[in-house]
Amino acid sequence: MVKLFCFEDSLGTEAQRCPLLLQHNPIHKKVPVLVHNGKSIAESLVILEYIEETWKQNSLLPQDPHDKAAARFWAKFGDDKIFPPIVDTLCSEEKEQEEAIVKAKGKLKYLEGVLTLAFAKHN
Ligand SMILES: N[C@@H](CCC(=O)N[C@@H](CS)C(=O)NCC(=O)O)C(=O)O
Repeated sequence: MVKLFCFEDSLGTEAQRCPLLLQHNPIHKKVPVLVHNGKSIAESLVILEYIEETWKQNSLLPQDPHDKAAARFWAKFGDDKIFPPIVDTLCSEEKEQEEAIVKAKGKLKYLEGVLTLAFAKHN
């Protein structure tokens, strides 16, 4: 059985984290967390790998090894380079938020450029 917990509303400050989140992700105390058969899996990319290995008949990744590597590369790129500035736009206020929005837009523009190049080479 798979349970998807939406902790977003309960994040608050670190001291206010809901007990369920602390129980399922005691290390980072962040969402998302996947709970499958009572066991917790944290970190988006780790969750995706777990889904891939557990439900092999419904693969998320392409079959070709190079295409698979490319999909993993872009997922990691998004997680490392794109996700953090977008989170900053949501978690900051006023002047910092305006700066975060400019930075996030720059990162998205950059992503659009590299993806256009990558797919142009691929096709
Ligand atoms: N690398 C983590 C990042 C998780 C993350 O930053 N989650 C945010 C919400 S999208 C969070 O829980 N933020 C609360 C905090 O940073 O205190 C992943 O990919 O799962």
